[in-house]
Amino acid sequence: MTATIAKTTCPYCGVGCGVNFTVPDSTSKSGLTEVPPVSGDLDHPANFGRLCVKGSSLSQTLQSDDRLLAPSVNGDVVSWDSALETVSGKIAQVVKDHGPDSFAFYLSGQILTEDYYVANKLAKGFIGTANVDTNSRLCMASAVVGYKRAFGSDTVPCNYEDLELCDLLIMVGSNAAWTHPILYQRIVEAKKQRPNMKVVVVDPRETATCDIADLHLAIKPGSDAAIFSFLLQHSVQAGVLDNGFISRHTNGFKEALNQALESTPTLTSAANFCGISDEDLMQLANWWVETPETVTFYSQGINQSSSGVDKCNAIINCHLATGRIGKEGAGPFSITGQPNAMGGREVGGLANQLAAHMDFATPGALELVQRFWQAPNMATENGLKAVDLFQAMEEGKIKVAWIMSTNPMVSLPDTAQVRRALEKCELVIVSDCKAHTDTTAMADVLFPATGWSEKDGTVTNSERRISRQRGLLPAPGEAQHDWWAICEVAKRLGYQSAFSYRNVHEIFAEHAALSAFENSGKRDFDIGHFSQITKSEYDALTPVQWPVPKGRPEGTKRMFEDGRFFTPDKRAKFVPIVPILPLQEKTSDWPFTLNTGRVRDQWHTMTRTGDAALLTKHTDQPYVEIHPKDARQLGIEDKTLVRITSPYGEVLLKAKISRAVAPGNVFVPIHWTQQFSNASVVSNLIPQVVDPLSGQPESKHAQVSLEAVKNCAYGVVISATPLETLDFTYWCYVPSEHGYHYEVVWPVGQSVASLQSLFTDGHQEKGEWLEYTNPKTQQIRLAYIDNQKLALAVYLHPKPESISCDWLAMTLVNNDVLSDLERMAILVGSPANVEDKGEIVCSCFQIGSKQIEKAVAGGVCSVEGLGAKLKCGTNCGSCLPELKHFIPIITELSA
Ligand SMILES: Nc1nc2c(c(=O)[nH]1)N[C@H]1C(S)=C(S)[C@@H](COP(=O)(O)OP(=O)(O)OC[C@H]3O[C@@H](n4cnc5c(=O)[nH]c(N)nc54)[C@H](O)[C@@H]3O)O[C@H]1N2
Ligand SMILES: Nc1nc2c(c(=O)[nH]1)N[C@H]1C(S)=C(S)[C@@H](COP(=O)(O)OP(=O)(O)OC[C@H]3O[C@@H](n4cnc5c(=O)[nH]c(N)nc54)[C@H](O)[C@@H]3O)O[C@H]1N2
Ligand code: SF4
Ligand SMILES: [Mo]
Repeated sequence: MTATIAKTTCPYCGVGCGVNFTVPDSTSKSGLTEVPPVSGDLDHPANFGRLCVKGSSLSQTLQSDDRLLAPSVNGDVVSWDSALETVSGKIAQVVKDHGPDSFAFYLSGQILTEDYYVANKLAKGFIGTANVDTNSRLCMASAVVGYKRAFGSDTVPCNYEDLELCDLLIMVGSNAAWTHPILYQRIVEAKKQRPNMKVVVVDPRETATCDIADLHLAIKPGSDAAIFSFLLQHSVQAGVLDNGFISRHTNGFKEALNQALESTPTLTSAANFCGISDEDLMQLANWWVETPETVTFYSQGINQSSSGVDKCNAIINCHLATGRIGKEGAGPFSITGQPNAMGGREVGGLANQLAAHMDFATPGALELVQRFWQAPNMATENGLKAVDLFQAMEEGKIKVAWIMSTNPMVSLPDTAQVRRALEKCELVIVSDCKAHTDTTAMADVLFPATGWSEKDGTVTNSERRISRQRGLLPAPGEAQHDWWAICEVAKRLGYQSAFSYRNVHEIFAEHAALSAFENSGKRDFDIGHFSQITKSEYDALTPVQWPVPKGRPEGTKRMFEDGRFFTPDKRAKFVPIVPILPLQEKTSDWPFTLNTGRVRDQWHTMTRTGDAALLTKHTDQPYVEIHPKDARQLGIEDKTLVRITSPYGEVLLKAKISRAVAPGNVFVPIHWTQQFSNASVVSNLIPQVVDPLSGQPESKHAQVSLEAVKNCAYGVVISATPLETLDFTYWCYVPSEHGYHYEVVWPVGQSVASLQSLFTDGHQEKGEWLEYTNPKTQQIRLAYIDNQKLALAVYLHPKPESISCDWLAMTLVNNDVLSDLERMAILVGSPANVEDKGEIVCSCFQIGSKQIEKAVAGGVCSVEGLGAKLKCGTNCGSCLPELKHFIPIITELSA
């Protein structure tokens, strides 16, 4: 087989790493049985050849048994033509009967810029509604509004190099070690080269990112604004204002300063608001004062808040006051989460944007865009933001909703409300690559979409860098590109000429032309250089940072170097900020503050990473992280089942007892859906509380109560075939290389007979049961042997116990007749002659905690030494923070 190597871009986080993809020769495309592993693109300026474990596992996510392969209407597979007719017919009818606002798109920062562009154009210019919102509302909306208030435009000033060049890096509400791993590795490397570089982490939780922190401020949830309010007023006292910059390039400094003095008059007032010590806050303030090269790097701990926009501006205020912007190694840097969150912002794919960084309120913009598009039905004002959109749906105002590349049944707050909204909506269209998601389950029409490696277009990463995702593999089944489906609906609505693109590069060229149309430097987003791009140029496009106006093909590394902003008077604006805490208050009924976020090896709702067994090894089940003091008080033991309740719903999760969270706070990951577990969707608990300016939900803070679920028996089920009934108190499906692995919880008191009938119910019993019970310890261990081979193993204990499941799964596919020793080993639950690795720490090389402990006990005393001995940590580096914890701290005694 010959193969060509093509360059494309990772579809996960906003770092936007370049990926080398080995395309199998077309003559050997035999049902995609083997996709060679991907590697990092040495030439890509985001990653210079490195990939994290999610990126390097990409090829293992391409062969899913659950691809959505054909369009369907009301559960019946139909032709594309028929599905498109159904959709366009219904849109035409509701627009005629109820007006254009009865239709809505709910899009995603994971579709490509070209998909986004045509969706936005169809809705805002042709159907005539601005009800185009996206999951970026849950992600970047506050950062966008923060930038726009300060700069007059949604412009990220910095680039990745600034993170390496700065002398002080303040990481606020970011767990980049897990969420932007390659960027984090670049920071780690820079700090190694320049040990004087300081890193401060602001996060209520102790995270893997704290590993490189010189200072960790474990603040009270939601209290960040007070830190920056204090830094602003302290900058005056300490004499580090850049008065020249303030007077030449900004407005509103005095008002912002007065507010800061009123809100945080003293060090102690600010420290108390944040629940940290005066000394710690003063340490940050001293470094801030000493360090002109400061970058403040912020993410969802800032954005997902009922005052997220104010927090962004509190940060930006400090940078404007000290002139730390538009310079190497300095600036307020909001990092994007999704691979194309930035691209969505560029086309204007949010309900309160128009197009190409123009808003409805931008003078002249409406007429300009209308003229450019030759649009017959321009929307004239802002549409509904995500949460309002789903509320309007429940009220019956939105009658047709087209959801593309997002899973709102999992990711929007208050799942029960989202369910009611989708039930009420007359026609729910879901475009997805997967057949079974919590949202496809609610659809009337399913459109099968091409996914990463099949679809063609551009994405923009966190440093404004536009890169190509390339279509390299054939579309499976009848899957089609998202832009194609949108254009086909548009044509059936009568808009043939405006949507008759023959190739995706034509959409990109039009998008580029609109960005430059009557722009001449007025708008930040200008990629006019590409407005005539040909197919071959598009195919050869190399990564470039916007703006890329005509005559500047090399793009733009850093913004605002000349101190000119995009407000009418070209001056940046200070915004007076009053720090506030999360809106939901602690009460005796809801005494715990719930924080939510990501784990290292899973992506969002697991529709892709959940397919790679390797990626479930780091964290195989959802959990609730809880402080030992709270756990003790509530009688909760490690790994036992906990019920969490809020006024909106409940979930069941296993406890992870840890000092990483403060007493009174708990943390739950966002990833597990009903496809993977019966009751672990954390959005069930989150209220639809949003920031009044950005509409971004306060997904990081909800008030909940916790209780231990008593009288449980804990079990593991390993089966050769999927279980037909999942009649457990709790179950979690753990993807495995072989067979089907479930972690389960039952009520205590199960009998052997009842268990056996649970698993063989309705089947002819041909095989034999092996059985071990211990009445004293209440252990039950059963194995069903069919045709001399293991078909099912069930382990049940009164307390959670660890069972070596990888080995059992291997036994399922072992073709040899089982020996007596193996039968015995199955009942014991551990192999006689295979090393127990413990929990996997290094996913790339599958190195477990017990192997690492053994190496350390054998004398290895550094992370590098572990790498040399076991290879762990030597590929993507994502596990380096965890590896460090295995190395004993040796204090050198000087003579
Ligand atoms: N592995 C992995 N990586 C991802 C993703 C993924 O799903 N998996 N998703 C991508 C996406 S779309 C996004 S948006 C990014 C998100 O990237 P991050 O924002 O880094 O990730 P999160 O875990 O959501 O939240 C970050 C931190 O905010 C903290 N936090 C909570 N409340 C507060 C607060 O009040 N103040 C402060 N200062 N911190 C607080 C949490 O404890 C958490 O550690 O990750 C991207 N990268
Ligand atoms: N409580 C809480 N909630 C949160 C967050 C949090 O931190 N806490 N974070 C929020 C954030 S920042 C984000 S970004 C969201 C993410 O939440 P979602 O966007 O809901 O999560 P995904 O799993 O990424 O959903 C993407 C869907 O698109 C499908 N898909 C993938 N590629 C394509 C494609 O090319 N075309 C089409 N049509 N479909 C495709 C996938 O199979 C999947 O079903 O969650 C938000 N919700
Ligand atoms: S850091 Fe990892 S997930 Fe993010 S783009 Fe790079 S390889 Fe992909
Ligand atoms: Mo996100």
